Amino acid sequence: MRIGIVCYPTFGGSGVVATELGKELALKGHKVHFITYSQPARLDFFNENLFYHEVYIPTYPLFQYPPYELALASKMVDIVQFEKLDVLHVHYAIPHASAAFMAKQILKTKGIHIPVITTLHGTDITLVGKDASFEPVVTFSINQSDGVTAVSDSLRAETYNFFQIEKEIEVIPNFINLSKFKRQKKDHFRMAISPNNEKLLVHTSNFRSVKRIEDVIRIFAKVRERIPSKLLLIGDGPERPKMEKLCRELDICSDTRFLGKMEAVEEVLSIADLFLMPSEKESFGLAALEAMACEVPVISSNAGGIPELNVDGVTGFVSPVGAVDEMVKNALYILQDENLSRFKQNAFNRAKDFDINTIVPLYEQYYQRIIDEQLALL
Ligand code: GMT
Repeated sequence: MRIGIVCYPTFGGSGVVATELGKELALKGHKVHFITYSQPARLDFFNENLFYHEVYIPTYPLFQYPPYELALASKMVDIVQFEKLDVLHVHYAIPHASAAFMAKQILKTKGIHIPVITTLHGTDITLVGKDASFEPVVTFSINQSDGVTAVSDSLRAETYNFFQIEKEIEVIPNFINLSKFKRQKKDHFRMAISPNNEKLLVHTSNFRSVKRIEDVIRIFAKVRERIPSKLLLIGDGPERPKMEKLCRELDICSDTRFLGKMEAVEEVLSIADLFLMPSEKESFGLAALEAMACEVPVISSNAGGIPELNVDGVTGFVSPVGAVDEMVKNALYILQDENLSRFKQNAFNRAKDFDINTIVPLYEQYYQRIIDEQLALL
């Protein structure tokens, strides 16, 4: 198959899923063309089946807001036509689904019929997409996609609840490459970070308010009062300065490290004992899946699709959003030596349900189904 993938190239979850999917499809022999405004962060190798097309956005003094969507649609037209793509798969509805709709209409005038599949990832539905500034376009472009997938049952349900959707939405969950995300022996690293065998708590995110990092820090501060422990925070974003200030106020800086954006997250996860994800909204929770693959149990909120991943009382615990005291109690329970290894093993076993080798074939089958349906309509 010749597949076009449109995504955000950043470290965000949708870009990571899109890039890992494209890489795996290329390894399986498909020709994969990434169309993005810069090279995807996780696109760390190239082979004969992988191509990257940068969207160039011309500037002009008149443009206070350069029209990215138009440049993207034009690039899609060019690549679909020249590379004879079989399907266009766009990740995150805004603005990729509407740009794909426009490209599809232009291609139709040239006698080319390109099936478009939109994958909904989370905040494109639960936060940004609901905003009245975008809602009509999001609804329209989802309905105009030939195929639509969502990353959890919860996101599928929320899409139907909030938007007037006439399309069938297929659920294909996030996945994990277990040969990359696995617990590595990192004794020296662990010794350097926790010389007195303190327990290690980890959080990874883009530091946006929806992640409730304040809860992460307050949970840690209370756990630390009871068990010698350290907190490692991976990622960066708008909330970071406030969170650094909070650590100073709580006087926990000596046991807290802000590591910033990292490529080899699995190395830090390999020395972790507990992962914290108290998010306000979370359609799936890819960062928690990465932790679980590295044998790290999860203390999370019950937002969105997280309970579909983190099995309460088995792989960790799930609590209502904002229930900091309950999360502290559950964290202390998991961190007891007699419980920790059981939770670690359960987390790893659950991660195996989302093995890349199981989930990527679901995308391949879905592509074929949508291509066949569209061919039958011609
Ligand atoms: O909003 C974010 O945190 C980033 C966002 C994205 O689309 O880049 O992540 C979403 O997509 C991931 C991959 O499908 C999911 O695992 C995350 O749960 C989801 N984030 C939210 O729903 C907040």
